[in-house]
Amino acid sequence: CLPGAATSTVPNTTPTPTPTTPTQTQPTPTPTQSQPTNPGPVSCQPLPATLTFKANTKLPDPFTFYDGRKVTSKADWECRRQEIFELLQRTEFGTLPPKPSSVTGSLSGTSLTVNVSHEGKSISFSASVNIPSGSGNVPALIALAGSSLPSLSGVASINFNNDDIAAQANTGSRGNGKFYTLYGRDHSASAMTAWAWGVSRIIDVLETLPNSRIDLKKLAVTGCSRNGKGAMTIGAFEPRIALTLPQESGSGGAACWRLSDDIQKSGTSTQTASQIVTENVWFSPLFNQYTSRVNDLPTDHHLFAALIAPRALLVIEHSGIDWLGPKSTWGCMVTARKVWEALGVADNMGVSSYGGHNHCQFPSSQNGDLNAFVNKFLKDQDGNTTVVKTDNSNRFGYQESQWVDWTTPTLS
Ligand code: MCU
Repeated sequence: CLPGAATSTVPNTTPTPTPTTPTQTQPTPTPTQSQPTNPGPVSCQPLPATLTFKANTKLPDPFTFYDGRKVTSKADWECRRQEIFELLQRTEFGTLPPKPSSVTGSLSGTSLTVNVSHEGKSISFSASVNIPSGSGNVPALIALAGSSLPSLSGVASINFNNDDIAAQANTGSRGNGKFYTLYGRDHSASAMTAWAWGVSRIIDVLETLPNSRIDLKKLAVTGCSRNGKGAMTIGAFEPRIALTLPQESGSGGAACWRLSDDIQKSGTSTQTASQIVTENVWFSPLFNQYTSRVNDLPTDHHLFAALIAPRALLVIEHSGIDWLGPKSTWGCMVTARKVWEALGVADNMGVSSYGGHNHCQFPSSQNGDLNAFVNKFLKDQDGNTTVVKTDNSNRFGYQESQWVDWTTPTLS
């Protein structure tokens, strides 16, 4: 498609009304839920109930609102962030429910129990917590199905069994898992959205346990591969996460749909939107209508990652596994970084893409980048987090002019 060549009209298929009816449940979290660290302006222009998308072969401009207004200030970015969050829920991820009426729990030994009730239904799940011995508060790394990073000294670990909340065996997993016990099998939330909801409930419970020794201002999240896609979703959807460390998330995570389609078209087999929805339930059924026409999407994954800004993100990718789309993850993430740049905090976001190792076997070549981010954002120590690095000598041949037709402002 040529830019502007086609339009499509999209009803708001989320089961909740538009933000013009404040007495009813909102499709997206309220501003205080989505940005407790940056309250921003009190009101943002809501998206219309029915959206019209214009095809765009480039990566959509982070700094232009849906209605054409420009983002010129940090306060504008907070509104644009909320808008992108809603666009992503309506097209790819399904609705992230707000905090339910009852969330309780306890920590007994290494077992954290979370009990949640919603409209007469209840679930319980647990996470295993390991806190380094000693006294005083410590940062914590939440890991989806265990961490594939080197162990981080002085950092507690919280192991989240994400498959228990939303299963991800194959496309038959749709609606399976405790999230769907609570909200119904037909809920629009994808597995990844459900995992983000689950981690938010773990943090809700930790907030009720001031003596746990976990510093809630110093939470990180990680996961590799499919769970790296999940880690990125959690960082994007839950602002109480200070540092997001997705590892080799590839397509559906750090890759952009448009770039991955382009790689596939040029003859290299890679994971695309059309393929990913035939493999698993990481995305909402709402996404199916777009996978063969990703140029119609008003977003791409540079904007998904940018939901994390200005918080810290280190994208750990593999430069040599075609299926992950290394050129796509590179181009997509260096484009995402422009949002941090606009906010004056470019060094809060890093991209590190190295090969020469098996999938999810963290190589020592990325140790320095990881330690810099962990030291700076979890331990308040010095760290050189200017990280835009790869071992690919021509940076994958990525040409920015092919993908970016907008400029990066300095937001006041
Ligand atoms: C990179 O993550 C996925 C990938 O998207 C899938 O196509 C493949 O089947 O599995 C990868 C993975 O999770 O490997 C552990």
